[in-house]
Amino acid sequence: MGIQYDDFLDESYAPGDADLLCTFRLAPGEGMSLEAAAARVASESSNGTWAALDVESDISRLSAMAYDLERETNTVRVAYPPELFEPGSLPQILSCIAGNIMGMKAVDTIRLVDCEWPESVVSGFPGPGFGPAVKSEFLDATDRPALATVPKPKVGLPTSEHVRVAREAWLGGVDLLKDDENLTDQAFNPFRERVVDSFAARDEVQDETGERKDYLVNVTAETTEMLERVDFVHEQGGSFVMVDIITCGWSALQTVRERCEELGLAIHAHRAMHAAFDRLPHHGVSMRVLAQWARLAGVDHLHTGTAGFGKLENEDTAGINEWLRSDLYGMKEVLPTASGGLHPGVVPQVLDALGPELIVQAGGGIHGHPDGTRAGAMALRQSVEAWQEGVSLEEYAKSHPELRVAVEKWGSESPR
Ligand code: RUB
Ligand code: CA
Repeated sequence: MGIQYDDFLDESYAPGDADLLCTFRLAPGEGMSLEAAAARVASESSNGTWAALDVESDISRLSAMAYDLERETNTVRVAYPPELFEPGSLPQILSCIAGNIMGMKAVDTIRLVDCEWPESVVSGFPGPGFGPAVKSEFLDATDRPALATVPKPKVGLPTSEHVRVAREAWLGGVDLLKDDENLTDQAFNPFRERVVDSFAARDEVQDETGERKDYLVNVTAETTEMLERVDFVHEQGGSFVMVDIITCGWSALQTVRERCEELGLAIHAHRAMHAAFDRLPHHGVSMRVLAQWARLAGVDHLHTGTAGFGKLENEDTAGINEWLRSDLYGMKEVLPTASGGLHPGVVPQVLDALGPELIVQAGGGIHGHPDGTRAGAMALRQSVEAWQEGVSLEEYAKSHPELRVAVEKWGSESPR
């Protein structure tokens, strides 16, 4: 049979229930119509090439089809038959739907905006092992957001100082200590020493407070080393590992997910470098789609931004969080993490925008408190309590001095 570009565009095509549907926004290359560009997207991301081909067998059932063109917005929908995909392989799927097409001359820019996942593809993936259930299974945060903190400065603290800050934060009311994305195993704060000493302090604080505490340990590394670190966290009594999912890569994440299944650990996904894919609005892969891949791969928590109330640019945090909690053929939900420039004065605005089913993470907004880390952690917890009780921060601060000091220092402004 002959295959050429025209075969990949059919505006009357009705996609099947089992098709993976991808929405792209694109700017056609010079001299290229939207139709011609759309056909090339479907072709290059499935089984076509630039030259017309003669193939003996009929492989048309493996072709993607561009079927829905919105000319005002240059939006194109493409349907992919599920047989095109290897079950359970994110790298293989990504090499189709976000592969060569990102760099082809037929488009000046192209953005993968959204995907609709059929059961046939979803069922190949494990999804989260726990999701929001971590708040009751591993922590005592059932009816409120879980609170996390990164010791700051993000790298440079010696282990003893890191652990001292951790202890203070836990004592002040934070549930989760968290490593920062670029703290792994450096000479100033070696991985194993940090993990051993932090969990020793954790055990003491749990006894003292009667509240369960845990640690999102950054195991990010080359894959085999990462698995050893996962095992070590488990041996030391941790329930969570943190992975920089974008810099590690999707196949490494899938490998870690398997090990975490065996060990009963939850995965906290940090998204450092996501903005290389999603920051330019006309090109790359949206954060919404990155979040979908993360859920399929099986992260339990994912950073999705602060709905604009923090220090970083955010794409549609509320919409992404809603997707992470939406029904996906029974796959567990992901617990979103709001982080990046948060402090007690902005927390009520974040919770108004996103609701309480969250991890709220503050680094500078705790350790920068004028009275130190413990007071900073208390102020963060008080800010959440005020929101839960429907009381303004100003009102609540009258009887909560740590909150008062924080609000006097930072007001309710988003930092930059
Ligand atoms: C938090 C921090 C995190 C960012 C990542 O520190 O630096 O790495 O939240 O961003 P602080 P995102 O609380 O002092 O700002 O969560 O948007 O991926
Ligand atoms: Ca950070």
